[in-house]
Amino acid sequence: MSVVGIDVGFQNCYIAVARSGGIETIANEYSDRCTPACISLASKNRTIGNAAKSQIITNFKNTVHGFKKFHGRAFDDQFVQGEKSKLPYSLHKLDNGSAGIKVRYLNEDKVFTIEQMTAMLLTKLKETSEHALKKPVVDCVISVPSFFTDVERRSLMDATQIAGLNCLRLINDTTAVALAYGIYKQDLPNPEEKPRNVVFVDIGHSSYQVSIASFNKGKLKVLATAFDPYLGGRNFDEMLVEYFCEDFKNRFKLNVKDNPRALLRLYQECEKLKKLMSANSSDLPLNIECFMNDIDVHGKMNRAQFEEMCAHLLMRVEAPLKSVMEQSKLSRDEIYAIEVVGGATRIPAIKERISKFFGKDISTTLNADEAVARGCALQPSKSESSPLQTQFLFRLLFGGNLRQMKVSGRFTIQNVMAQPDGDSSKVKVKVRVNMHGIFSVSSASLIEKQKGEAEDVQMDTEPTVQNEGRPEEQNKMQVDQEGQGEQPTEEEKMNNSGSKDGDKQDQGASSSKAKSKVKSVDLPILANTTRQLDRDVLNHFVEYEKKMIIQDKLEKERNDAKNAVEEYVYDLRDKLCGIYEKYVTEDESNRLTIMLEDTENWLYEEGEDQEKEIYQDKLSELKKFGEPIEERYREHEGRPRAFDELGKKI
Ligand code: ATP
Ligand code: K
Ligand code: MG
Repeated sequence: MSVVGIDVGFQNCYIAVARSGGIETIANEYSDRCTPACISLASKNRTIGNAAKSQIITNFKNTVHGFKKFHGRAFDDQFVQGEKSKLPYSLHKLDNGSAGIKVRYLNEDKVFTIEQMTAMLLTKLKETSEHALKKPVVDCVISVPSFFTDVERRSLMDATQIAGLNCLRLINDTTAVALAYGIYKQDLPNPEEKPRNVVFVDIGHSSYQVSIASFNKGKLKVLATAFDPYLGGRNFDEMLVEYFCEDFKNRFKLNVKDNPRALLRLYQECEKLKKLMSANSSDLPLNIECFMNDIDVHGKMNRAQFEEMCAHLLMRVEAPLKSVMEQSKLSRDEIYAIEVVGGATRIPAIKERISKFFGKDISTTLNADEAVARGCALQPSKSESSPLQTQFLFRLLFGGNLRQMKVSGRFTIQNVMAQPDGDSSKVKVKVRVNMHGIFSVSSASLIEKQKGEAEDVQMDTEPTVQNEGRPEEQNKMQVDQEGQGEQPTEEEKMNNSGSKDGDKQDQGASSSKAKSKVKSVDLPILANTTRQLDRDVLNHFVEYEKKMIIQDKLEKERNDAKNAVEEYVYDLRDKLCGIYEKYVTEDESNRLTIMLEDTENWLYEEGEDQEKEIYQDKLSELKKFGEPIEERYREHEGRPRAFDELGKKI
């Protein structure tokens, strides 16, 4: 079975697959390789992707986009609250405290979790893949922003399950890009040579990520990762929107922000303008007809002006670059290339900043939109391996940088007690990060001092969490890690062995250094379940997603049946005064024309919204009259040619 690589972007999603010795990006039913991260809910079905994007303005309250960063976040989270006021749809606080999305679906008010929303998107991407590959798709590798915390990663994993996918691995965006880069490079240094260091920059719609990776033949090591999770193309759109809101207020006396539809239109036009400015430095127009209160608006902007108003955003380009350089301890001349991907890196001023920082031209070897998905598709599957995959099987290892990983889960270590002498106790906690970058506490033990011993327990350098148990807190202690920092170092090994046993790396340290003077007692751990879906809920969502898929399918069939009637009416009407004219009597033609007209009217009135079977019956009824004419036509048209053929033979 094929493994598809999926880039679930904040704005744009891509799917890629390794096949026939190469990597292919899969196009959807619109022959578009990009599927917008957009879902529109309606009274009879949902539409996802391109079709949903075209509903953003017409069905704005129920068309959901820009929700990727709500994964694993509480409704009360500052970021969620900040976004809430800007969204055209409603957010809703769920019982478990997380943010849900409230829409009208099947004529009912309905709240979906973020996991369900992403699952809908994944369902669409799964269907697109299955259509292209002509077989079921279950296994996938999905990219996540490197700054996603373990709770956010778990939430995304839940979404894949709801969509009926089996996520083999979550992989950081920039790691995927590095893989996509390394796989085709034939000239990488040999293993014993000095590695080639490459900087990867990905600036998308919502975020900015950088990493430095070093390459040798068959080996890739991520040396450093940094990010600005809140800088992306959309910040630049926002600046333009702000500017034109002000401009239109002054010149047209319009309060755009009071009108969600107008505001959404302005966003779309500003994004277009932003893209145009990447290619043109002259004055460019922004025109919107019937914008608000029947007023046509127009404005203009040029690149220099745009760069000036975005100066504070452009200033933020440098910090993550500086950070990765510091972490890696490399000098600028040790950097072989700077590869940029992500739509927002097309902004000339951004490219300039990056290039200036490194004192060197930037490279665009990779497909800026597809590199992430293509990197994901390189994850080899167990059951099938293309020549490309067997050449570069790899494993992911997490290095020792865990200390600084951002972990926002809550793990409760129970039964922590003070020492018999009233002194504080030491607790040793083993943590583990799996191949998805998901964090968990695998064991905890209480270090009991043996009688008369005052010696301190030596702690290892690994992420051991030390806590004091006070008598009043007996039996319950919380280890609440909340730290912002870099991600664990990832090491990709591309080698010829199929071994995957490096997947799970225990980061824990046993207390081997503690001498026999202490005794260690295992403690029960209560794992974090906040904002993580429990089994029953998850199963319910899996079933509900299946139901919605069936509902969409039925609705599509119903619509197709209706369209078939409409098409037949137009087609037959055309032919009646065209190619069929010679084969119908005037009387017959008149009768049929009236019938077609009646059907057309019916389609707009009573027949607007009927069951599939009704449309099918209607079509058969029309065909009863149409088909005999068609037959007569075929017979006559076919005959001369048949005679000709015969004539040739004779
Ligand atoms: P994220 O990585 O944050 O999840 P994403 O992967 O969906 O988001 P991309 O598809 O990489 O984002 O980039 C989309 C952004 O790039 C949008 O803001 C879009 O307007 C911007 N963009 C695309 N083309 C251009 C261009 N020619 N000039 C300027 N900006 C562009
Ligand atoms: K993308
Ligand atoms: Mg992206």
